[in-house]
Amino acid sequence: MQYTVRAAALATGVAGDRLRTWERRYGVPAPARSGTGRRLYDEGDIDVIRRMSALIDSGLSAASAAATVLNESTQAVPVRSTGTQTLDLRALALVDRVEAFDESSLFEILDTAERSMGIEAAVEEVALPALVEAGRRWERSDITVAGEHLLAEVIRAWFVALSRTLPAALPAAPRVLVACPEDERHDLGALALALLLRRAGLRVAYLGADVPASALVDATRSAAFAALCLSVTGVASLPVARLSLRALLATGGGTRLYVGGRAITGARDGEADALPAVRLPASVSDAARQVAAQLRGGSEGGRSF
Ligand code: B12
Repeated sequence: MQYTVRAAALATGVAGDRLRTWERRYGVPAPARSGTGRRLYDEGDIDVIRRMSALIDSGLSAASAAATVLNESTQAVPVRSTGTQTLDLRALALVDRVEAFDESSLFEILDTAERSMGIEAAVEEVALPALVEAGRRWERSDITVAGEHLLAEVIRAWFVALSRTLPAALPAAPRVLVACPEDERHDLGALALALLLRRAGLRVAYLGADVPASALVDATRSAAFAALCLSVTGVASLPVARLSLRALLATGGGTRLYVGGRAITGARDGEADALPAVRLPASVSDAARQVAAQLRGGSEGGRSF
């Protein structure tokens, strides 16, 4: 059964204005929308509203009640459809809450997700999809540039903070360089991969966005990197990525070359051809597993130079 705001208010005893405020501030509940944009609550949303209401009655602040409900919803109602895609509720909550400009509540959602789902799932199902959803909303002018930037910076800070909680890699672990080619400023997918490679026990050096080919060559010459993962998001970065990989190949070292990111996995036929590197899958955790297994096993995974 589906409920309009009015019907949901009648069913739960929580006023419609309050439901909209909770949704705007905390992303709880996060009802589906009709084709004309009207909120449509389902039975799961009604349960969530009743639970929020009970927690507030028991003395919790609305923010704590929302965090509790989001945490509990890990098992109960993990995904919500947003038209073309299903999104984890916590990913939606991140984007819904971003324009309250309250960093601590955003970190709280991410931390709660990590505690309940583990690092890989929190990265892959919550943090990265939230960025994609923010981009979608930005295109529809449903989110401000400030909101989108805040989300990107919170997620960056969270990835970095999580990296620091991991045990140090063993000195003998294979070393991996992660970078984006020159002029590629989208680096959060690369940073996520760096985090998961560290978690897989590899020794990672993260160079971030916009790294010239000559700098990649210098870095691989000066240290014994077993692999380089180049991350390419914008299709416009593909020619530069190709030149960088060829420059690395021409130096004849022993570093395996991998390439991944939206421009690689979403490329139309032919667009990402002639890249002298192994293509990584779209999933950052699958990609991290693949690189770690190939470096540990010594199998012919990445192209060597
Ligand atoms: C945030 C953002 C920015 C920020 C980047 C902040 C940062 N430090 O990363 C800023 C404001 C700098 C920016 C700038 C631009 N952006 Co921008 N941006 C985005 C946005 C909203 C989110 C990007 C993001 O981090 N997504 C999360 C990632 C990780 O998701 P994903 O890319 O889908 O990747 C998936 C997988 O491929 C995998 N993955 C990602 N990276 C990697 C890497 C490896 C190695 C592996 C294995 C896997 C992997 O993880 C994801 C989940 O599966 C996207 C919208 C979107 N839909 O993503 C546009 C988007 C990427 N941007 C776009 C564009 C066009 C630009 C600009 C050219 C805009 C402009 N006119 O100035 C500039 C380019 C600047 C440059 N020279 O690079 C386009 C790219 C289109 C295209 N096909 O090339 C997008 C798709 C928006 C759009 N729909 O048009 N952008």
